[in-house]
Amino acid sequence: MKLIGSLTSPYVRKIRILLLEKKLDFDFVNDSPWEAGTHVPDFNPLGKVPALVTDTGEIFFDSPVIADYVETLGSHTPQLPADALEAVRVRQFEALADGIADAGVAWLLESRRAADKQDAGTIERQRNKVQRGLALLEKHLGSTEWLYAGQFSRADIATGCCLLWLDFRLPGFAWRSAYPALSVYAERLEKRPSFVATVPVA
Ligand SMILES: N[C@@H](CCC(=O)N[C@@H](CS)C(=O)NCC(=O)O)C(=O)O
Repeated sequence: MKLIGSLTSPYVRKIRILLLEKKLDFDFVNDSPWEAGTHVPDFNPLGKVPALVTDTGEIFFDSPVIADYVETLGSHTPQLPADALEAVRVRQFEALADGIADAGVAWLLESRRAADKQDAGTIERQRNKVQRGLALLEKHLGSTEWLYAGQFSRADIATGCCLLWLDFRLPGFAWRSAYPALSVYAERLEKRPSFVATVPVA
């Protein structure tokens, strides 16, 4: 199978880590949808990464859908509980982490506009989403090791990718001091071989 994505996207990183954790082979095609000449729209009409092409040529996009597809592949270490309701709970964490990243991306894009074109209200609105999301994750994590049921899962992969993307793209946003449990958790996650192997490259 072939994963199309950039080396900086938190959503692409989530899928790369998922595949590495499951020890599944894949080819990585480095293609940024922001670059002229990108082929991403040939795989995803929405022009977003990640997109995944299966061995039979089927295409999946939107990282939660790709992650669900990956979960169907054989008996590799599951990253989603078998029980349907428990799986929904893990996906809820994934939606929260992905949503924080969405708000972070909107914040970043607004802050990259020329100073006289930036809208302070937009930046504040997106930052509030990030902060509320992180506060909820911090509350859920508490003093536990992993977000759901004491076991490493897709919830942790998505959250780790989101937190470490904030470090990478919004370094001035000092989230670590405001959310100490998440900070310790992120330090633990970034030592995992799958995270080490996928550190964002600008
Ligand atoms: N919900 C999507 C979000 C994907 C997404 O926004 N990817 C960004 C890269 S970080 C992208 O491709 N942006 C290009 C664009 O918005 O045109 C997912 O989880 O796959």
